[in-house]
Amino acid sequence: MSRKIIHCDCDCFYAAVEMRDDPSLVGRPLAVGGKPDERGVVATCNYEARAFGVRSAMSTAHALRLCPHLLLLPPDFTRYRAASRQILAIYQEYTALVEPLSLDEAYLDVTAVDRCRGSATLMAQEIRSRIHAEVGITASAGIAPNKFVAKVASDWRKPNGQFVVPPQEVDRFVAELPVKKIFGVGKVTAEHLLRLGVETCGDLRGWGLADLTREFGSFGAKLHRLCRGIDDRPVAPDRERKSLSVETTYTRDLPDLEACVDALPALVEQFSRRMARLHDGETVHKVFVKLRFSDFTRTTAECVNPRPGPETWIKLLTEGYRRRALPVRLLGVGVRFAAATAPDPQLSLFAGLVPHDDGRP
Ligand code: DCP
Ligand code: MG
Repeated sequence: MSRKIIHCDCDCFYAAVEMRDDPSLVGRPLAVGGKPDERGVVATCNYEARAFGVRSAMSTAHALRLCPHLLLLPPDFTRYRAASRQILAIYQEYTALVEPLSLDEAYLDVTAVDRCRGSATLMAQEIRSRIHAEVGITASAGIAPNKFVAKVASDWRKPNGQFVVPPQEVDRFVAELPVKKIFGVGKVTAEHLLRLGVETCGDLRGWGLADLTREFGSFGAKLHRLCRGIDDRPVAPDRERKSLSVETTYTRDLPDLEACVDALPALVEQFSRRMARLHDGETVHKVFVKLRFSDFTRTTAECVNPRPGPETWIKLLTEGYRRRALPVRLLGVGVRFAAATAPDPQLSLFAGLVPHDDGRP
């Protein structure tokens, strides 16, 4: 039987919270991000700023060149987290099967829900109206039989819209999609596919499983299924985040250790931004650096360190590099979190004495 999955994604989330809290900002181009003189980047911007070409992850300096009267605000995660929790509580009134992906994005499996006469389309409509009424921002949604298609569909009618892909239309919908829409297909894989003459998921269907496995290793089997709109991943509620990392595949292999060390700061900076955005109070336990060499072998060097500094990353990189000492096609940096342990019963003795609040709403 086919499932009913909703992917909900708030519109220009950080900027929307800022406009809600200061209505004088509405209608003016606005970005949330770091300062231009501190090599800051845009975390997000409202749709007025997007009209000037401003985008997430762009340097703030560049954004200001595109839009000189752009208003720039520093991020305030306390208010973003509060809005995110409120939205999550709305989702949870519909189903326990809610899987948050970030502060502003979640999958809901509503297959067995009988609200709204069992219509996922109406549920998405109602959820979006409630987010607007109760949280004061707008969200868009995609409704489909699986996660992959629901996520793509939630972008289709942004902002403040929704798009349904019923089971019988999945095949046609996915055939038209550029391969870049497949999760895991980054710039390098997309270029690799383009060299093979593949631009859309439909083009990819001409390739057999054996050929895709030869070209892309174990990822080939995933491509073979996803390009046909097949995605059986379940919606996994309260999936505990075990690690957080970023990685880059380089267009040209980094020839030696020195080149890798040079590439490291940009990666660590990208990691720090991701950490600021997604980290929700878990305790960092280990740090790791991951390498994939030109012969596709991979290795990970890691150590226990709750507060990694630049020297830690370089030490791990050097250690990992020396294991093979070949040109490097991919570098990754990240942390693993300590496993959440049951609260110490001793502490409950003091429960009335310490504030529950840990600074977050
Ligand atoms: N974000 C960030 N850096 C990025 C991308 C996003 O800090 N490179 C933050 C800011 C966003 C939030 O995460 O508000 C949610 O990311 P989305 O990709 O969903 O972007 P928005 O919600 O801002 O816009 P959209 O309307 O396109 O969903
Ligand atoms: Mg969003």
